[in-house]
Amino acid sequence: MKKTLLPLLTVAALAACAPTAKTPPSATSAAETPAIPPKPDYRAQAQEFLQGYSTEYQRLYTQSQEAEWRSNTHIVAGDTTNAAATARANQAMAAFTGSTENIARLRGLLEHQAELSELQIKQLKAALYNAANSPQTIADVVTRRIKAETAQVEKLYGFDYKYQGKSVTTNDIDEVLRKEKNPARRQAAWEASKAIGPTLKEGLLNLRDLRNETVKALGYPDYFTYQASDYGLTREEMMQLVRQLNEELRPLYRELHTYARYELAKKYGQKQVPDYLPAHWLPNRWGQDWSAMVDVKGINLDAVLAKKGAEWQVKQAERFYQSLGFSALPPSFYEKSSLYPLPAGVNYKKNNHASAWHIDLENDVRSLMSVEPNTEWYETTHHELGHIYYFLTYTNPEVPVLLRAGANRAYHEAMGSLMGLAATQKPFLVGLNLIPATAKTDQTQTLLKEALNYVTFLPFASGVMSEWENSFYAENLPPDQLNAKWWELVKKYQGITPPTTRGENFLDPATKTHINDDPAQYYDYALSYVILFQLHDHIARKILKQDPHATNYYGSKEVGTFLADIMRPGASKDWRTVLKEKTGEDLSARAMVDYFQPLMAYLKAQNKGRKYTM
Ligand code: X8Z
Ligand code: ZN
Repeated sequence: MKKTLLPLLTVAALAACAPTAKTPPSATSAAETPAIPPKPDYRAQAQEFLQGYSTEYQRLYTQSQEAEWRSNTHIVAGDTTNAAATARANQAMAAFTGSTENIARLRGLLEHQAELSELQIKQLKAALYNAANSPQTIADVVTRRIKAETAQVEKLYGFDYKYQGKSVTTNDIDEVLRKEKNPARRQAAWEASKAIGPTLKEGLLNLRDLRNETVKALGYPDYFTYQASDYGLTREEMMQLVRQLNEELRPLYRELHTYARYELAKKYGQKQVPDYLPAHWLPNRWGQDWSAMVDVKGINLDAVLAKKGAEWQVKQAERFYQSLGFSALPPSFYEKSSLYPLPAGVNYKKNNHASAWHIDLENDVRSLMSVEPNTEWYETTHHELGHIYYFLTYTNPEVPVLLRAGANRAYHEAMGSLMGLAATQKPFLVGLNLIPATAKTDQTQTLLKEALNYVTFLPFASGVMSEWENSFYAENLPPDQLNAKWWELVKKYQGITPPTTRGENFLDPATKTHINDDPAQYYDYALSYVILFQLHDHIARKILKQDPHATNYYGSKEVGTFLADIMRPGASKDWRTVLKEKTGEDLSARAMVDYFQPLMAYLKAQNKGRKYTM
C-alpha cells in the first residue's frame, strides 16, 4: 500500500453519538448573584472541530495523492514539473495538518478525554499523529523533508538499470534471478540490481536527519519510535515483538537454509557447499522469497498464467473477491490505475514497485503495478486488491475519514497476502480448472515451496529490515557503517553473504524501495504474515472445515463476511480486540509455526549429515 498519511473523517457517525448540548441559562438579572459560567460542552466542540478539520483534510489529502500519483506514474528524466507540483500539494497538506493552531486545538480537546466519545478520541489522536509528521513550528524542516522525499522518489523510480549493456526493468532482472542457471550471469544481474544504491545515499542520509528532526518537535525521540507508536507500541516493544517472531520461526528457517545451501550448490554445479548462501544464488534480489527454487510437479502455475496473460490475472483476482461477496471494482479503478509495464519506447518511467492508493478516501481507488503473467505477480495482484477492498469496505458512513485505515498497518498488508496464499492452493486451482483434478501433486513439495516464500521472509522483514532501520533512525548508525551494518544483519538473520565485498561505496539497503519511501515500518509485513496465518487457520478450520494446507475459499460468502467484518470498522476498532474477537487469539506465530510443522521431519531427513551453519 502507499503509506503516506493517515486517513481522515466523516461526521455522520460522530453526530449520532454526540449528545445534544443542554442550553445554559442565559441572562441573569442584575440583582441576582452572577450565574456560574456554563460548563463547556467538549463533545460538541470536538464534533464541530473534527467536522471542519476532516473536510479540509480530505480535500488536501486528495490533492496530495493526485500529485503523488502523477509523480509515481510519469517520471521524466530532468523534468521537475511533477516533483514541484507534488511538493506544493504536500506542503499545503503539511501546513494544515501540522498547523500550530490545529495542534493546540487537538491537544486542548484531548485534555478532556473523559468527556469525549471513544470515536472522537481516536480521531483526535489520528490527527495529532499526522501533525507530528509536519509540525509547522519547524516549517522549514518539514518543507525540506517534503522536497527531499519527492526528489528521492524521482531518483528511485527514474533509475536506468543496465544488464549486459542494455537498459532493463526490475521485472527483467527478477526474471533472470528466477531462471538463469549460470552463476556468472546471475551475479551480473544481482549486481545490476544494486547499482542504484549509491545514487540514493546522500538523499537517504539527509532524509534520516529531516525525518528524525520533524517528529522530535512533538516529542518523539526518533522516526522509528514515531512509526511504532501507530501500533500503540514503544520502539523497544516493537523490536521485542519482531525479535520474538523471528526466534519462533528460527528452527524452521535453519532447516530451510541448510536445505537451500546444498540444493543450490548442486544446481549451480558447485562442489563446495558454502556456509552462507551467496546472495546471487537466490531467486530474489534481497533473498526475501526463495519459492522459485522449487517446481512442484503437477502445479506449474507459471505455465498456466503465461497462457492466460497479465490482464486475466487482475480480473481473476477481482472475481475471487467477488465470489466471496465483495462488489465489482468501480469502473474508475480500471480507468485510472496503472496496472501493466509501460509500453516500450515511451519517454517516461513509472514506479516499479506495486502499491494501492485510496486517492480521495472515498471510491477513487487505484493500483500501480507492472503485472506480468507469472506466479509472483499473480500473488501481488491479490495482495494489492486486498488493499483496494479494504479501502472500499471501510469507506462507509460509520467510519470517519480520519479512521479510514487498517485496524493497524499490518492488517492492511495481511488481507491481500492471505488471498494470495489461498489463490495458490491446489483445491482452489482445481476448482478454477487451472490444473486438472487428477493432477498428482506432492504435498510436501507444495508446503516446501510455500515455506520458501513465507518463512524465509521473516528473517528479512523482522530481522534485517527492522533492525537496520531501527539502528539507522534510532541509534544514529554512522554514515560510514551503513552497508557494513546491512551485511552484518543479512549474515546474522538470513545467513546470506554477498558475492564480493560490499564496501561503503555501495548502499545495498537503499535498493529496497521501502527504505526510501515507506520508512521505518517494514515490520508491518512481518506482522502481516503472522496475522495472515492466524486468519487462514481460523477460516480453514472453523469456517470451511478444510485442511489449512488444502483449502478452497472460492464462493464462500461466509469467508467474505468474516474478512469484511474485519475490514469494515477500519481503524475505529482496536487491533488487538479485532484479532481476539475474530480468531480467539492474541497476535502470535502459533498458526504459522503449526502450518509448516509437517515440513520439519522432511527437512530434517533431507539435511541428515549436512553441516548446519546457523
Ligand atoms: O511491498 C509489498 C507490496 C506492496 S504494499 C507489494 N510487499 C513487500 C515487498 O515487496 O517487499 C508485499 C510483501 C513484502
Ligand atoms: Zn501491501
